[in-house]
Amino acid sequence: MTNKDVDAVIVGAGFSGLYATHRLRNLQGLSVQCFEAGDGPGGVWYWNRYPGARCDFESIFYSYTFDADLQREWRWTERFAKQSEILAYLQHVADRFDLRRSYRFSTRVTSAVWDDDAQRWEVASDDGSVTTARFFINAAGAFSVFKKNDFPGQEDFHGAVVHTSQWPAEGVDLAGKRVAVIGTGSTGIQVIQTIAEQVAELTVFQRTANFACPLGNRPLTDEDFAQAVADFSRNRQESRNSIAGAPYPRAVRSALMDTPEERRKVYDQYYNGGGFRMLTSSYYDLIFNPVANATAADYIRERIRERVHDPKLAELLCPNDHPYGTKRATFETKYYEAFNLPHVHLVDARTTPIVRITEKGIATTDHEYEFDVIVLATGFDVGAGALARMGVIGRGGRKLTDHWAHGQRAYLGMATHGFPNLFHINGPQSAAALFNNPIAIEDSVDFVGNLIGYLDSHGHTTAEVTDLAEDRYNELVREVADATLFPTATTWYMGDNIPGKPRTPLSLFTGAPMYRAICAEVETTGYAGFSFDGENRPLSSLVKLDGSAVFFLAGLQNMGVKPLEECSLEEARATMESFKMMQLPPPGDVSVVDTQYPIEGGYRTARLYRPSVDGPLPVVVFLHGGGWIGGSLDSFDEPCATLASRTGALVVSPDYRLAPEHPFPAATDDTVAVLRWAADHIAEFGGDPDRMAVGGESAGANLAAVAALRLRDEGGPSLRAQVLVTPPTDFLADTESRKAFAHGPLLSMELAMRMGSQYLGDPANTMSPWASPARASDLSGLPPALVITMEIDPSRDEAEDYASALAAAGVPTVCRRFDGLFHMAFSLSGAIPRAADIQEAIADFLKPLLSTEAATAAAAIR
Ligand code: N01
Repeated sequence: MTNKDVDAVIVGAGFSGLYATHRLRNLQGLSVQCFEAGDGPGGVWYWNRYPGARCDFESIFYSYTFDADLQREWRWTERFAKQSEILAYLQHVADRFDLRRSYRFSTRVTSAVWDDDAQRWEVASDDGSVTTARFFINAAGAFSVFKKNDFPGQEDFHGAVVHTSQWPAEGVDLAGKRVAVIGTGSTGIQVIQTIAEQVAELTVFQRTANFACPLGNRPLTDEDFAQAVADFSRNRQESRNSIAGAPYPRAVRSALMDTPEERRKVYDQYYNGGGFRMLTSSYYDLIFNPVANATAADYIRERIRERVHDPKLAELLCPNDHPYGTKRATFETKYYEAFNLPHVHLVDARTTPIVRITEKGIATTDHEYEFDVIVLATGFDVGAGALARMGVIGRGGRKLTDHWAHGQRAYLGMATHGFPNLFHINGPQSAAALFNNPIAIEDSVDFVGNLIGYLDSHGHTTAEVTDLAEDRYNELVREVADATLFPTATTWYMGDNIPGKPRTPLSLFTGAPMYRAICAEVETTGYAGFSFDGENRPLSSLVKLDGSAVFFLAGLQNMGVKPLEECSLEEARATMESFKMMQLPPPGDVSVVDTQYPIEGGYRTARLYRPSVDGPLPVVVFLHGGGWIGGSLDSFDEPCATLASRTGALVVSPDYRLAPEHPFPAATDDTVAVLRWAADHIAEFGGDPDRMAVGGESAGANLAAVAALRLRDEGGPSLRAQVLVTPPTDFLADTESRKAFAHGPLLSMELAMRMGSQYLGDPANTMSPWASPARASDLSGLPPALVITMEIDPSRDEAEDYASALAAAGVPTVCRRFDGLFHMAFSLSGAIPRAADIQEAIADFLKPLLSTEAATAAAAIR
């Protein structure tokens, strides 16, 4: 073999490698050399030829979308294609796009070393050649290294031991044999249900029972196919906007919103409907709320009990040690019915673990079983195990195995620090575990292709993720995992199906849309987090954001919630109200009463939150957020109750008038009115009018700041403090944060401007200090202020500038910035655990200022 120099080496000829070859060679004109250990294309579908192997996403979705003709001309025969058909499809793709000529099949890469002087990868292969390349593309797939046999004694066995992913192309004759299957994951279930009728005796060794739901396979009719072709563009788009990368109905309700009867109907529909819909389309909270999850788990167990005749056996097949969906969802066709056959047996390999393979078969802790064939369906060393074995050495001689000693990590699942110009296609920590793979692969390849195009067009030689970006992304992946139930199971998702492998989430568990949004943001910000020829690009907003916030935003995308910018007034108000579902239950030690306060020409409601402590109590008048156009007493019920509980103050939440029906200055007039009412009447409710503070969030914080100014200038009452959580303070501010976070998350400048103009009416009002308190000519004499800002928020800088201006005017001011949080975090306590830290900061600030001692001292000074 001669040595060669190319633009890119690509390893793998599965979905990833084939599309990477097409994209880089055919579409971008790069020279490529591709390697594949198998003797033809197919990747995971080449190796996994075990009986019953088939995909569990519908084939019309589990296929490439980059070429509409390809989609039209390949006629899938079944709803869920079997392995041989998918293999034939990939062979067809290789031929149709003339990809084979770029491959050396039956060839393994034996080492890949980065040459810093030449700025090239030097790739050796077992055919004795060396290929040098600017780029090294890891398209080896996540499932190319099978889990090695855990059990000693294999060499003693008189029969055959075969791992499902090493199934011989010529097959294994199982007819009339005594067969053992170890493992009941996706693979084991497919094998068991397929061979049960063919073999003489089948013994299944089950360590963990799985939640398997019906696959719903059937032949694909001509009508089905014609429909799929007609819907191609829509499916393609919807797949990418859907949680699992397939256009399944969106889950928009909590399982806890429905009665048991309603839930049963929903589960019936999706259990019987086939594929991933049971997990992705029934209820949105199955994957993070244990109570919601238990309703699905109970339902599936009930169905197992109905299907398996022997109650003891049924119980053993019922999973009970992990929440549904936390191990990768599995699908079956008459799997449970197989256990009703007299020659199919189940061994509980948890209570009686396998000790060894013996000459005759398998010995567990209490019995020796005799077999002719042992099938290992024990899974994979999932992730970039194949790459790690290739002897990859990066910049400065750093081994990839050392870099990953504490867990495999890759920025966006695509780049690893210290390994320039090496890109993984859906590597560790991509979203591929929950993202229909062909689509995820196309996206990943397109990202890498675009990055290479950018690098070339900007005259750069190397692209490498920065240390900071890789670290932060790794943290983000962990934080998102912690917002879910995934870490509660032992699974390849968490890397711990392999003994000794560091436990680390191998996937970003947001669903496809958020992962795609993160990648898109990185791309549109000039590859944030990458370093080009040593010049570092800063992190992008979504990567900096707290994982809980990313998970919350991902949930909105998965549900298909319309961005607020695209909403009508009524829709925007409804969306803001719906966020109440994301709040913790209000604390139990606070009693609530509604009363009325007078405004010009009428009355409005004020809701009073009284903690169960002896009074008279200090008073905090707290104004809800909602951009002056939305929000309500209800939407701030929990934040106000928590504030009362934490501060020991009587919290007054006024229902002020909203724009555009009641434009400026109605809301600020109402704020002043409720404060005056409180000064006169709060004693009747157990409050102390001499210990009063004002506060608010977002638009409410703007109103609170304005009220502090107006009370100072309009004769009181006097306030002990003001608490401004993310206040917009100047409608005309021109700040860095407004530019950096112009597109949100959640609050974008477009939305802020629209809500602001609905509130202000006449643009001249922007200059009024009653609208823009930062424009007041004098800020002295105002009550002590706590200004709370969020790092990822367009209003951050104007709020912090206001805090500086207050301090400069002699107002005792504390300014607290919460890193990694976004504008509305305070009122999303159920989704953002750090909302509690904001409450704590407010309580720490207010308690001393509202104490009776402080009031006595203040009175003495007066
Ligand atoms: O592997 P797994 P898989 N003693 O790790 C058991 C994809 N896939 O090959 O759970 C006894 O899920 C292990 O038990 P436990 C899909 O992404 C897709 O089935 O660790 N048992 C478990 O039951 C899937 O998730 C399709 O307690 C032992 C099983 O072996 C991924 O591939 C089809 C054991 C391994 O389950 C992997 O699935 C097939 C031991 N020492 C696969 N060691 C499609 O349909 C392991 N086990 C597209």
